[in-house]
Amino acid sequence: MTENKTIDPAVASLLELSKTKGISTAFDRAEAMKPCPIGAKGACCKNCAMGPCRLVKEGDRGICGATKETVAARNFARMVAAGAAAHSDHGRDMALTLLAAAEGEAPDYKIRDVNKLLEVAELLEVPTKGRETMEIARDVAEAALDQFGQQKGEIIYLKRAPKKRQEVWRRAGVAPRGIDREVVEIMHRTHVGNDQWYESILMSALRTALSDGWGGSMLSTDITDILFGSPVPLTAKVNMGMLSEDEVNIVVHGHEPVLSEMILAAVNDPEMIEYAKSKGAKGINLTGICCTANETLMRQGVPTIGNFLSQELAMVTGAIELMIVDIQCIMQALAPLADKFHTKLITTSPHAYIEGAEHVDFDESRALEIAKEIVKMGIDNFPNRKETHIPKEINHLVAGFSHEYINYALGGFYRGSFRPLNDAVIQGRLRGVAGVVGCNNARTRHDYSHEYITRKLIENDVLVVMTGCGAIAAAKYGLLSPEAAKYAGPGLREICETVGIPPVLHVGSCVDNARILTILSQMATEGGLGEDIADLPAVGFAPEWMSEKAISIATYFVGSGLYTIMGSKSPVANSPTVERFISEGWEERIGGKLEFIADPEEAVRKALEHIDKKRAALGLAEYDPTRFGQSGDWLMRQFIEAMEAGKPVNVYSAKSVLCEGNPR
Ligand code: BF8
Repeated sequence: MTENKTIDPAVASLLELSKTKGISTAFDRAEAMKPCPIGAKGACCKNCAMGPCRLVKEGDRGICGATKETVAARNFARMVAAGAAAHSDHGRDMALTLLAAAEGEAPDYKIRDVNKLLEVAELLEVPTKGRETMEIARDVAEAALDQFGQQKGEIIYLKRAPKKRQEVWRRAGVAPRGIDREVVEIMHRTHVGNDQWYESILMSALRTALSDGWGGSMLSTDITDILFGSPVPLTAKVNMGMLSEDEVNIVVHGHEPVLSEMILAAVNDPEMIEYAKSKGAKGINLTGICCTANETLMRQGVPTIGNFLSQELAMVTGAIELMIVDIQCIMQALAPLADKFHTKLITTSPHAYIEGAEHVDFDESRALEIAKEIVKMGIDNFPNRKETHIPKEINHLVAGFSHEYINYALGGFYRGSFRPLNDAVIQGRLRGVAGVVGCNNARTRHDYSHEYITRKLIENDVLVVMTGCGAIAAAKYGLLSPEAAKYAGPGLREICETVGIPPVLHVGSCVDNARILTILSQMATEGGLGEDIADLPAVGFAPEWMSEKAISIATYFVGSGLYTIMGSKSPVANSPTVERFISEGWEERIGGKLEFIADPEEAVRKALEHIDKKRAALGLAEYDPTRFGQSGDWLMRQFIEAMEAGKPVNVYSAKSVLCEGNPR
């Protein structure tokens, strides 16, 4: 019955194997442990020691008098705060690494994208003229760090948003002042006896989420690009088949490229490779899981072996010598599981220790040296490898679509702009755009909703951008390859063929959802599609979400003006009033709305309705799937085939085919 749990054949086969070995994974634990029905819908308040209070009946109040609305809103706001804190602390670490590199304290890190540094310097109002790169880098890092501790005013990146959006934020009182300040304020606001009006709690949650999207996450993405290079498209491979039978398998898992980039450098060191050979291996094979995999995939094409729910199963292959983790989305179950195999589990971050794992403190001043020490531990472990079960599944993809590259792809260096994208939407060749992001959730069928929603959207001529575990899911089913254009609607297919892009663009890790904000912002300011992100025929999805980070992302998507649909269950279902407020109430005040829709079919239907509504509001032509698709490569293929077959090629007969429609 593993097919009910996942659509990934590699994961299914490893689940079968786990069963025969008596190993329990998150899939089994989710089956054995039913979710607490009170906590699941936001009905439980444990913010003080008089509780926990369960507000289950109509009119129930907590010991302090808190209503269902207040409790549901508080719980939701705290999820936003935790998610924003996680992303933003990651962003802070990136800024600290940039500072250390600029001050010569982290000599293994370089500035790989000077143009991006200059662009970010301008945004952060750091002078650049006549200054050394490292001087600018130091000031950029300090200006970025100031954004975390800023107490008054507005975080500086808000100016990247369309003017109209900035005005909406100011009018609604949700323009974030400082990144840390907003997170702290939610924790204060939701303390017992403090803010007791669900509306003000939830507006405050919006402000905190915006400090993540347009603050911590956006800074993180920009600084990562500065240090490790802005992504450009590259080909890569995905799924468990990328584990090697005869090389040392080292897996990076977590989120911060500061670690994984050094591990990548270490595994490519000729001395390390020789050392691996001396232990009987043919070499060293580096692969990744979760978002750190996305980081190295986007920039260097390092293979990804799976997303969040694959982490335990990767170990079950018995082929991993060393799994090295840093922060976020790392299951505690990995430590006891590693004990059952020869795998070494290494933690590296001062933010994330796991009992039972070996901890190696990752000190940036000796980054490469430490990375080599860790890799050596993996190599030394190779002779301990026993029986392996590596599934054969491998899929191809193209990753690496930064917003800078999308700009370039659409117009070249000479006239790079979002104009062609906007024109495609205006003409109806593209019905709209969507961001499909987020996790896996052991309570829903692994990868199913990601695959279904993404496929349906492109079928309907909606260009999709993806990040995080969602992007890994789509890659596993071939949706991130240019060949996937054949699944796209006629208009989108034409664009893919003309520009040479897949219909689904991988724009990075979860933190890189900020890239989606920048893309939408550029579309809204390019002209022809209104003046605000809320005017665009665009939607956001997190179909299999599970983390607090996903809640923060969805909330900043909404705060930026997007209709956002989350799958799975609503964490505020205990209060229909709160459910209505985050949908209709937020839409009225801020232009975006949040809904929880578990059924992917319904989610797609509502998203397309929304896109069509936005098109109509912009006065654009009604979407017509039969209008386009008569140009593109099929015509050229027809000519080539005809010539190869020695048939006469008649341009007029081709034209008559054109008039009758695309014969594909
Ligand atoms: O940050 S998508 S399961 S790995 S939280 Fe985690 Fe969710 Fe995956 Fe990346 Ni994002």
